[in-house]
Amino acid sequence: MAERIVSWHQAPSRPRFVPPPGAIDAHCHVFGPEAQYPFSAKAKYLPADAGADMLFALRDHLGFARNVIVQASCHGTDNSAMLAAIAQSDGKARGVAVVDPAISEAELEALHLGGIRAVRFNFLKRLVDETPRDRFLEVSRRLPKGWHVVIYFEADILEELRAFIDAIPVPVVIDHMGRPDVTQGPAGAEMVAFRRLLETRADIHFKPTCPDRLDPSGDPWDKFAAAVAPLVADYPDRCIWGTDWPHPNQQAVLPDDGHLVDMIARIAPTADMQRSLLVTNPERLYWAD
Ligand code: 0GY
Repeated sequence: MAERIVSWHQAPSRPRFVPPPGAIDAHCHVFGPEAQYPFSAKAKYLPADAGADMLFALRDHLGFARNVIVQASCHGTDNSAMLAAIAQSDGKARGVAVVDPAISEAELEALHLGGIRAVRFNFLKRLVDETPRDRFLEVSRRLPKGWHVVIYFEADILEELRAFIDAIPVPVVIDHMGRPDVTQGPAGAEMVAFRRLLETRADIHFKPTCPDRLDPSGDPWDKFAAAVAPLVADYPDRCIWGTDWPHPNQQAVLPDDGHLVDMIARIAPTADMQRSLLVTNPERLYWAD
């Protein structure tokens, strides 16, 4: 068996920042356990097991109350590991599924009952084989009531994706702000392009997340804080936050999750902003019913 990647910090610190009551880690994943929930034959990386028990222990350690689990590419369109995690969460987890666009209405309804409230469209070629955009659009027109679409793309295709994003008939959440270059500061070309996208629709949300992936200057990720804080300040009702644990396929940098949580106070410095980012906004998207 190929060696499995351990992509998470073994002993994350306890953060200094204390999340508000009800706080939601709205971008995290589960891997396996593989013996029960094998990885997809198309997986581009093979991680070690990081199941629900580990995720919920981290949630408690970091001071969060709930999770939104996002289907990771290594599990393809088989959402069963995530659904099992949600089922054992005591109502404290909801999910974002990856589906075959040909999925039936009955299967979508079953996902709704299992706690899913969105589908994810992933455009990263290093993670997934390409799905035609019109197939994504077709499924986005058939989603259960109240669902939205989560999109993961990199900044170099933002302009090219504009028409596609315009055509999505439900709210949109963008993973990691579409991975802009944060090293140029808040006025850098890719940060500005992302702001222009936010101006096109009032129901586009974003995750000001993943300093470990976006800021090559490393922990404490000062460039990320400088570029992203003004964005959160200008769009406090349109952002949600997550750890990204277990940091899929991260090999060079294993971020300390406690330090990631401490970034919250730098990008959302007031109690009101923190409540929007961690409670009100993700609740509206994932716990409306
Ligand atoms: C993330 C980021 C990544 C991976 C995945 O589904 C995935 O495998 O999302 C990545 O490699 O950048 O948000 O988890």
